[in-house]
Amino acid sequence: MFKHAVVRRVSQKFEYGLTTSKLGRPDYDVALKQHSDYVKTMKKCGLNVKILEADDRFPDSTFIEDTAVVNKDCVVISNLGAISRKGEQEYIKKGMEEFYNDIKSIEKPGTLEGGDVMKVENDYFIGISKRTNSKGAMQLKEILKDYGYTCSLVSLKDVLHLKTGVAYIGDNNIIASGEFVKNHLFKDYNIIEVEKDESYATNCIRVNDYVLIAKGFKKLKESVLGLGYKTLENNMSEFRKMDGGLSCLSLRF
Ligand code: CIR
Repeated sequence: MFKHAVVRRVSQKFEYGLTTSKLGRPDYDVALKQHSDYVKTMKKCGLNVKILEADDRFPDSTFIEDTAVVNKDCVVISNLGAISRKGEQEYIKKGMEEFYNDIKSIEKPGTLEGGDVMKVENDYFIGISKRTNSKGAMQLKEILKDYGYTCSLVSLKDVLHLKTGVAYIGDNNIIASGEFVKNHLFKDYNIIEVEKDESYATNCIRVNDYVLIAKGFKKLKESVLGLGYKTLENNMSEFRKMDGGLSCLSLRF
């Protein structure tokens, strides 16, 4: 069970963040509304939500997931791979001090972004991507080993982050799209395949009794309901324009 979520307000410079989506400019006011709805959803899932302030030097900083890896035992602060995002993590480190005594960090030349890190019970999968390099992944593996977690590395081809294309929702169930549907690393899991036209929704998150899904993706929602889960939906249109999904907007632990 998670108790806490940490989120970061949307920067007024949000529209200047990194994106490949070609979906147009995000509307700041709509993004604020969607962010506040996301916070409400987290509270509905039973979490205490700590809201960190925005920083206009970092347009992408609302995607707080990339700045740290958190679990019940430890926090590891990222060294982000994207040049324009380097430094976002400093303020997050301070924000996490009230929750953890021992704060670890990924150090250069290692780079790592939390979107590349998927926890599956006591095992982690770490995507090797344009943002996360092998050195960063190996540092994380070493740190997590001390807490009894194992790590496997996954090479990415088409997606920004590992969790753009794969999500663990508990009970051996993995939601997957594209390159991950047939990946041998996930052969022992029950794979729920997301069709191409709904691939954005692959990035869903299990938060306590609910699976959160981006609003408007009916086929995936039906599949998740069919597995017996309760779902909650959030409109993510403005974050999608900036390549962000549901998991990216919080650290949950
Ligand atoms: C970026 O490119 O860094 C942001 N525009 C989107 C980050 C999304 N984060 C995530 O998938 N964990």
